[in-house]
Formats: sequence, C-alpha cells, structure tokens
Amino acid sequence: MKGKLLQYKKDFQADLDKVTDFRSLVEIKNKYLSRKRGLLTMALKDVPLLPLEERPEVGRLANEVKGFMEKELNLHQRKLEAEAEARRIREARIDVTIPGRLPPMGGLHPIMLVKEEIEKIFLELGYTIEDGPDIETDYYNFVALNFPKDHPARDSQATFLINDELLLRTQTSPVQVRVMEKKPPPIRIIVPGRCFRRDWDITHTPNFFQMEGLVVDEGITLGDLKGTLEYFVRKLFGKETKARFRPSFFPFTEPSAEVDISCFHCGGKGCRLCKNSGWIEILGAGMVHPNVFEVVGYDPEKYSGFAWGLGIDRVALLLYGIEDARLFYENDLRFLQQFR
Ligand code: 2U9
Repeated sequence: MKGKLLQYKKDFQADLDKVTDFRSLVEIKNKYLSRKRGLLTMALKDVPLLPLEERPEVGRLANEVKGFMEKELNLHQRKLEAEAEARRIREARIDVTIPGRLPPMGGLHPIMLVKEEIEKIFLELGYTIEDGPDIETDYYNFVALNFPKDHPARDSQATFLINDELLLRTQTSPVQVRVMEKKPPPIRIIVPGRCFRRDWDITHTPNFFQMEGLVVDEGITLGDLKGTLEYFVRKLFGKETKARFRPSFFPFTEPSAEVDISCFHCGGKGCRLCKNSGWIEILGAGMVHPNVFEVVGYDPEKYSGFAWGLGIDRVALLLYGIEDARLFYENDLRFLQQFR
C-alpha cells in the first residue's frame, strides 16, 4: 500500500510535468482525486481495511500525498492562468508601426475639376460667381434673351418643357438676366451651372454643364472681349495657345463670334483631336444685344458689355482626351477614379 501511494505520487508528478493546458489539468485532477474513481480517493477508501497497526502510517502518507497533489494542481493552474493572460496581452498589443488602412476617399468629378479650374482663372481677375434655378420660366430662358417666338431652340424637340410657362433651362444665361435686374453696372460675373437639352449622342448628353461670363460697364468694347478670352485660353490650355474669332450669330449678342483655339495637342499642325484643321472650337461670345439691356432696364446708349459661353463637358472631353461625353454620367467608378 505504501509503495502504491508513492508510485501514484511519482506518476502524478510525471503527468503534471506534461500538462500545458487547462483541459489536461482537469483530466489529471480527475484521474487522481475524482470523488468516485480517483486513484488516490480509492486508495484512501481502502485504508480502514488494513491491519490496525499499519493504518496510522499509511493514512498519514495518503493524506500527505493528497495534500501534495492538491497544492501542485493549484500551483499549476495559476501558472497556466498567468501564461494565458500574458498571451492575451501579447496578442492584443497594438503595433503602431503597421500602416493604417485608408478609408475609401471620394474625389471630384472631372467636370467639377474643370469647372473649378475655370472659376479660379476668373476669380483671380475679380469676377464673382453667380447661380440661379435649374427650372426657369420661358421669359428668362428665351424672351429676355431676345429669342424670337419661332426660334428653333424653343422647339419642344430640343427643350424639356414642364408646362406652358416652365422648363429646364437650356443655358445658364437666364442667371445673368436675373443679376442685371437686381443690380446696376458694373457687372463682372461668371455663371457655371447645369443645363438641359434633349440630346443623346457621343458629344451630347441631356444634362450638361455650361460656364458663361458677362461684363457690363461704360465703354466695354470688342477689344475687351478679345483680350479677356485670349488671356483665358492661354491660362487654361497653355501659354502658346492662340484664339481665332469667326463671325457667328446668337439672338442675345451682336456682333457674335465663335472662338477657336489653336490645337493644344499638335500645336496647330493638324492631328486627330483637331480633325487636321489645327483649330478647335471652344467658345461662343459677343457684345450683349441692346434689346437684352432694354429688358433689364439698362440704358444701351450708356452701357455696353460682352458675354461668352462654353460647354464645360466639352472642355473636359478635350483636356482629358475622352472620346464619349456619355461616360461622364454613367457613374462608373473605373472611369471616375482616373481623375484624382
Ligand atoms: C446674357 C447676354 C448674353 C452668353 C453667350 C454663347 C455666346 C455661346 C454656347 C457655348 C457652347 C452654349 O454650351 S454651349 O452650347 N454659348 O455660344 N453664350 S454668348 O451670352 C449672354 C448670356 C447672358 C444676358
């Protein structure tokens, strides 16, 4: 019996040395100390069956071994707990040297990038930015701008009509009329904004953006218009860029011109971008028609002014070398992400 107890003690020690987790610790505890089947528990139960003279000594030894086991199990349990805690702290540690994960960042739409570039050029010259409603009256969109009743632009084919009186504006020009109604000259403004026409092909979308400019004061001449636009195109397309003015017609300006720039791609030699002409049409412009001044209550004998307009979408197509204007409105991130 004594030999058996000492053997248990030895075996227990050997078992314990191999323990690395809580589960095997519990298994060992059960193996030796389980209330029902523990090896030591059973040995203790046998003590009363021994010859009387052996009982005290064996009993003492059995209790001593039991106490030893309980103490060792406790110590081992605490050791495992400390290790687990150390591991938890080690694994939860924040490594500040790992690069952070960037949140997905939006960017400006290419049309807005071009819009801001143009705005910057004119803001530096002292112009202010004006805007107005997308939904306009027939009066501000056409009548005040000297469009005759039968002008093709007023055709419902080209225009989104809401009712007899209201429509989606086809240009940003109504804003200039509203501004002039509100304040007297001098006027020096640019008007960027969303416009609508019933078009859908490789160079036209029903929704597009325009930028227009208006300067009104005493003594404004065609020379001021030319100088301003020549400065503008050099700023936007590069300092070698030349401007060419061709006579044209708009109801709201007289005289009117279409403005071409020398091709910024080939320098005027002729290439695919300028269709071998060396020139690219970019702007419409002119001196504000006296009828428009009458309508807003300016004296056309005292004041004169120039105005110009361009399609921001078209400029963005040219500057970024994009083939199809419809790409601007498809919200395809693979396209949009290229304009950071
Ligand atoms: C007022 C008086 C005159 C604005 C002007 C143009 C010429 C022009 C087109 C360019 C391409 C429109 O987007 S586009 O199709 N615009 O050619 N716009 S002069 O003249 C004005 C505006 C307001 C009161």
